[in-house]
Amino acid sequence: MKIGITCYPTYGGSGVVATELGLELADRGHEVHFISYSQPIRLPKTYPNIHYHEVEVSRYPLFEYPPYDLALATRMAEVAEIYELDLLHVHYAIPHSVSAMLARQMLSCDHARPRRRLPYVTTLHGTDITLVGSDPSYLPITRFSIDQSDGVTAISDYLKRRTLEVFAVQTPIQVIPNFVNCDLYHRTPELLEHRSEYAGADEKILVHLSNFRPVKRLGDVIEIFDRVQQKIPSRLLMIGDGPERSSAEWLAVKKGIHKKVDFLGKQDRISEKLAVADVMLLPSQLESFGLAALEAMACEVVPITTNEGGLPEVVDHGKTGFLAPVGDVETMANYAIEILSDENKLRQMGEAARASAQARFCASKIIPMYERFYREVLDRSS
Ligand code: GMT
Repeated sequence: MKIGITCYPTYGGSGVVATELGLELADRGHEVHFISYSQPIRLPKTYPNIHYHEVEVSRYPLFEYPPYDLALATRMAEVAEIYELDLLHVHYAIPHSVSAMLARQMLSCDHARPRRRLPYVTTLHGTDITLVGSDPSYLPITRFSIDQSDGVTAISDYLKRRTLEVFAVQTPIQVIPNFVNCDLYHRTPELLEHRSEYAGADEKILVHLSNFRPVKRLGDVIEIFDRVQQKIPSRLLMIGDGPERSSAEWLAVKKGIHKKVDFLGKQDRISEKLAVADVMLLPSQLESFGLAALEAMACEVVPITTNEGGLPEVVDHGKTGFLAPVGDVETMANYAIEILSDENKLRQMGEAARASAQARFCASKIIPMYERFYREVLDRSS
């Protein structure tokens, strides 16, 4: 198949999922065309079967708000025509599904050469529904463009339920969960040798990975770590960057633990960084899925998360990690102290986490679901 993929390239989990999906599809022989305003962060510069098309948004004094969604629609239609795409797959509804809808319409009208139907699939990721999408200024257009999609997927049962509650959309929603490349996200003895770059031999390693937005509750990460390091010699690795970074840094300074907290910034090769850790802290206000927790699990890192949104679909409390109410830093710290105090239990739970990630969320299981879904959409559209 020839598939056009659009996502937010630089920020957030939806772009990561879209990029990993494109790479997996390309590995399976599909021709994948990324259409976006910049190169997605996890996309290599060159890769067999992958093409990248940049969307130019021209500036003009009248345009206080340059119309990216229109430029994107134009580029989508152009790329679809020139490279004979079979379908578009957009990640994050706003504004991508609106642009895809326009591109489909442009290609179906009289002056398109030749007139054709270009189906589009919309994948809902989270804040496109839970925050931004339910803002009154976006809700009607988001609902419309979701309903107009030739196929809609959501990354968790929770997100499907929320979408039906908030938007009452008519189009059926298929849940296709997020996935992880289990061959890449793996703990190996060679990777474990790198532990010494981050911690002493007697120290445990906790990790947090996110885009450091308020929803991630970085203050809670520091509070939890502060309690843990009082009982267990340990270090905290903070991977990522974003608006909450400096307040988290200051909180670590205020608590006098900043020398034990490493802010690594945005990182490539996340799998290698995760594989050295023992526990992941993800005390988010809300996650529709929690891709970071899944990536940690694949590396045998025990996730400690909140019990909100789709996280209970990923983490099995007491078996593959721990869940606690939002803001309950005491309980999350106690879970961390409990598991980090017993090396056997820590290893057992890490292995159970990996087994669960492998059995339920490996790319080899999930990518065929997308391929089947595309075929169904194409059959319906022909
Ligand atoms: O919160 C983020 O990291 C960004 C956001 C996005 O849409 O880019 O992430 C959402 O999609 C991720 C990938 O599907 C999910 O793993 C996250 O749980 C989800 N974030 C929220 O629901 C807050």
